[in-house]
Amino acid sequence: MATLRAHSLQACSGIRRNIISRRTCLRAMAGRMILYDVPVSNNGARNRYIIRKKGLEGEIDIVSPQTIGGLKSPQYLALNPQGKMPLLILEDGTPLPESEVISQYLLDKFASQGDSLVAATPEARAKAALATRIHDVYIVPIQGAMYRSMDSAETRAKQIEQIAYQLNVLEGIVEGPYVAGSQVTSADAALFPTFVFFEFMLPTYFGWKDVFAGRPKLAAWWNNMKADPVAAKIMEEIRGGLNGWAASNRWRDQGISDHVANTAHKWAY
Ligand SMILES: N[C@@H](CCC(=O)N[C@@H](CS)C(=O)NCC(=O)O)C(=O)O
Repeated sequence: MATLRAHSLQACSGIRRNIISRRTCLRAMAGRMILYDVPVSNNGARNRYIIRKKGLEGEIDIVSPQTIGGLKSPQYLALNPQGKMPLLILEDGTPLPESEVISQYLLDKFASQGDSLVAATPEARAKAALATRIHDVYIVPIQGAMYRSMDSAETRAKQIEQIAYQLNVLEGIVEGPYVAGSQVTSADAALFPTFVFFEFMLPTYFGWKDVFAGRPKLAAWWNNMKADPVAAKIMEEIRGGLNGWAASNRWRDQGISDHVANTAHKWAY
C-alpha cells in the first residue's frame, strides 16, 4: 500500500490543466476522502447509502471519474487498474477500489458514527455476508445483460434466465423485514441499488410482469427499503440515470430491443 499514495499523487500531477480535477486532488492531499462514482452506478450506490446513513457527507466528497479523464484514463487506471467505479481515495491518498471492500472499510472506520449497519449476531452477520456474496459473485458479473451490447441473443437470454434464478436464491435468503433480520445492514445497501435496475429494466425491456411476483419476502423487503428516505434518494439518483439512458434510446442502440424481439428465446420470468 505504500506506493499507492505515490500513484494517486502521480495521477494528480498528470491533470494540472483541469481545474476541477486539480481541486479534487488538492482535497485528497489535504486529507479528505474522495469517492469516485456517478449517480447511476449501482455498485457505488451501496457506498453512497452507507455514507449518508452514517452522516459522512462532511468527510467524503463524491466526484465523477470524468474529473480525472474517465474510468479508462491513465490517471484513473493508476488508481484502480480495473478501470471501474466506485473507488475511494483515503485521507493519505491510498486508493481503495471494490464497492464491498469500501463498504466494510467505512463500517469499520466509522463504527461509532451514525447507524452501525452491522447485524447484532454472528448468524445475522453471516446472512448479510451471504446475500452480499450471492449478489457480487452471481449477479453483478451478468447485470450488463439488462443494458449492454452483447454478441448474441442466446448469451443474453441465458444471463437473463440466470438473473431470474438468482432472484429465487435471494428470496430463500432474505429474512425480513431487512435482508439479515430486524436491522438494516450493508447487505441491504448492496442489494437495493441493483433491485432499482431490476425493477426498471426487466418489465420495461424484457416483458416481465412483476419482478416480485412469487417472491413475497423480496417484495416485503423492497417496500420496507423504499420507505427509508436514504434508500429513496438512492433510487431517485439511479432512476435519473436510467431515464437518461432511456431518453437516448440506449436499449435500441445497444441491440437489446432486437434481441428481445427474437421469440426463439425466453425473456420474461
Ligand atoms: N466488483 C466491482 C464492480 C464494479 C463495477 O462493475 N462498476 C461499474 C459501475 S456500477 C463500472 O465501473 N462499469 C464501467 C466499466 O466496467 O467500464 C465493485 O463491486 O466495485
